[in-house]
Amino acid sequence: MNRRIAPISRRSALRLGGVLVALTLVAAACGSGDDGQEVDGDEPAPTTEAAAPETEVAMIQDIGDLLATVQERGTLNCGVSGSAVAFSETQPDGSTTGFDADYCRAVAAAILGDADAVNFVPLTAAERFTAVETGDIDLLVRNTTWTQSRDTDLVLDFGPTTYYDGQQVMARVSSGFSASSTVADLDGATICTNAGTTTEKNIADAVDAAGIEITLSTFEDFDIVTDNFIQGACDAVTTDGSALVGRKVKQEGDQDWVIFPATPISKEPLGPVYPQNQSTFGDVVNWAVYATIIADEKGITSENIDSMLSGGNLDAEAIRMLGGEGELQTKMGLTADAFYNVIVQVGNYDEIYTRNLGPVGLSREGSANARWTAGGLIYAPPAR
Ligand SMILES: N[C@@H](CCC(=O)N[C@@H](CS)C(=O)NCC(=O)O)C(=O)O
Repeated sequence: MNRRIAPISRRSALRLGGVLVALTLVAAACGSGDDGQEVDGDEPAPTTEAAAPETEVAMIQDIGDLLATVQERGTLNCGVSGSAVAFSETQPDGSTTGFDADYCRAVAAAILGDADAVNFVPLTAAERFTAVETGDIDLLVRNTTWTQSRDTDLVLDFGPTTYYDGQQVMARVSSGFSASSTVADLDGATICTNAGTTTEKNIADAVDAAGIEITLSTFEDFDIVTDNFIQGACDAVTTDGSALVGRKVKQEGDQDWVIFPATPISKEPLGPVYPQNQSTFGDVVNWAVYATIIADEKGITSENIDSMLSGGNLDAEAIRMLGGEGELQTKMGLTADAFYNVIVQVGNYDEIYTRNLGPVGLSREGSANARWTAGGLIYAPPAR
């Protein structure tokens, strides 16, 4: 068993250490050693996403049928952040809440009939892909962007995008920044982010395109990044826009933080990730997500699903998807009511979105995360 995943208690301890300790430990914990790296047009972007060594590839091939493994185990091992506001947060009582956490639950409901049959594994960005490749986790739902190199160089596959995000920057109004600031306004700034992310690469590209110079500091996780920003070691922080909004909302009383540029500097389609060539498991993850989207399209919620079923006012597609006549779930190795369990126990896409992202002010309306019938990109193939 690969032991590169630090226990959460150790990572939590690191977070308490303050700026200087954080700076010292990042190099050891992440192995990146690229704090305070000068970035300009001639510098390559820092790289922390290594392809799996051959031994790890061999380990993943030994997993066998992952769907059967999870069914036999009776629990889904699901990798999350644990500190991504509104997406996956480890609560003081040990439970995990958030949009990503609910998608772990949706998959557990589909496979095991029990949304609570999830073992949440908190992971840093730099740890997450190795954990999939070695089989330490079955599924990764951790603010993870689908990119060509991750899809093709790493031993993993991507499921449907559950949240369309984009990278932005957050800085202080008192430092002269505003909502209409641009990347060019960051010339000479120290910008901080977490290691092992698309974020550090995108900012290097954007800096190059803008013809400016910055100092890029990377840290193990975004808690440490935020601490450094608060204490003044970073002029700005950068990551997915949703995460910046979450951090800003949590920073009660400090209204000095502003997010820009208005148009994000990158596309960050976030969604579930699973081991490569695990087709039956991948199908189940994909269709559990699609079930939440189709239920949203049809107005089927965790609250009204039973009355809609008994009232006989569902169309043929909904009946099939919820386990009635013509159901397709048993052909996927699931029970007929697998997606009924997803909706009744976890909810449809809009319920999952509104419950978790509504409180931090991330609205679906007018965004790429709106329903396709409302001009957004949230769309599922037919359940036929
Ligand atoms: N979407 C990007 C960034 C992912 C990322 O690490 N995001 C930060 C901001 S949400 C994060 O997860 N922070 C929480 C943590 O570090 O635990 C990627 O896939 O590389």
